[in-house]
Amino acid sequence: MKTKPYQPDHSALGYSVGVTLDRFIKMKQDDFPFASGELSQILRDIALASKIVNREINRAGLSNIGGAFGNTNVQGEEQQKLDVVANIRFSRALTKGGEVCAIVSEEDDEVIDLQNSSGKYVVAMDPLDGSSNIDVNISIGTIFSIYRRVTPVGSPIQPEDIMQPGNKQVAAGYVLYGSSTMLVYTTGKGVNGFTYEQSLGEFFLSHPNICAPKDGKIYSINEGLNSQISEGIKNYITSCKERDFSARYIGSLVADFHRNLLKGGIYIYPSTAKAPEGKLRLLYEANSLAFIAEQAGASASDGRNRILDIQPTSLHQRTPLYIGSTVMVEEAEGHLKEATV
Ligand code: P6P
Repeated sequence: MKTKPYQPDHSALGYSVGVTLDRFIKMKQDDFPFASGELSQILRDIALASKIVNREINRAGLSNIGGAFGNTNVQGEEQQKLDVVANIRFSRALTKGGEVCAIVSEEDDEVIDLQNSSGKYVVAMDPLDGSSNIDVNISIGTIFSIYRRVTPVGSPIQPEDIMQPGNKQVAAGYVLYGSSTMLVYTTGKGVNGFTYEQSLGEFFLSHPNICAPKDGKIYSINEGLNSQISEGIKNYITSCKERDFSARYIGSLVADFHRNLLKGGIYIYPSTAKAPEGKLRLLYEANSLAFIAEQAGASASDGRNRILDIQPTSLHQRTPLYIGSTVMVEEAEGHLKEATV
């Protein structure tokens, strides 16, 4: 039979649609020796849920899905309707995907046991962070961490499956619902970003191998907290101003983190008089973004200790967070240390 090699002339196309998230996950699956497709399935589950949540966010202003839900979550924060909807969407997708045995969510007081005797993975997530910005059309995000359970598969979930330090994460990522919707994740082999093409319903690789600038000139902190924060951090903020750095604070962690990751910068939510442990949660905000940060060549600490080395002691525990360009994080830590000696 006469054949010829596949060497098409693509010039007629003018452009290539690029690598879809699905194809990328499959291409990189071999990076993950013991995943055998399980971890890939969880990433697909998260991507699917994010597409649905993206659609609901985009329609919030036109439907009755905006606004407050009328409850407060375990954090004592007023739940937005989209908080609840996003929590349901991600939990359902992970349940149906069949690879997860337990979920820790900002929106659920307790660990959700999926009663899945074959599930090898635990997912910790903030289904929708920054939800107070929904009604004013400011970028918001989903944050997630993925761990392997440490007790035998099929046995009852134990605290040690949940209370794992961030350095045990097998994957982490975030979805940024912004001017475009992006999914950024790592499995410990670098950081890659995908942009959602609404018309095709696909995420396409748009930011391969994200590397954070070692230094930067953007600082993100709520300066309204100045009366409650340490002299050391006040001194650091002053030093940023003296060097004409730019203050950029959206009030949405994922958006501030993503900008600083790409352009160089630092996000700080410090210990305050009202919140000595800080505001952000270790398991499903700080750990997830710290894994991404370090994989992109940046840093994340609580002001003294590497975030990923903190041993969790409670499900929704909070931590101060200094995250971004390594030089800036080290400078901020230096100012903090000076003020305490
Ligand atoms: P504040 C949103 O509630 C959030 O968790 C982060 O996304 C954001 O960076 C921070 O809190 C904003 O907190 O106290 O500055 O309003």
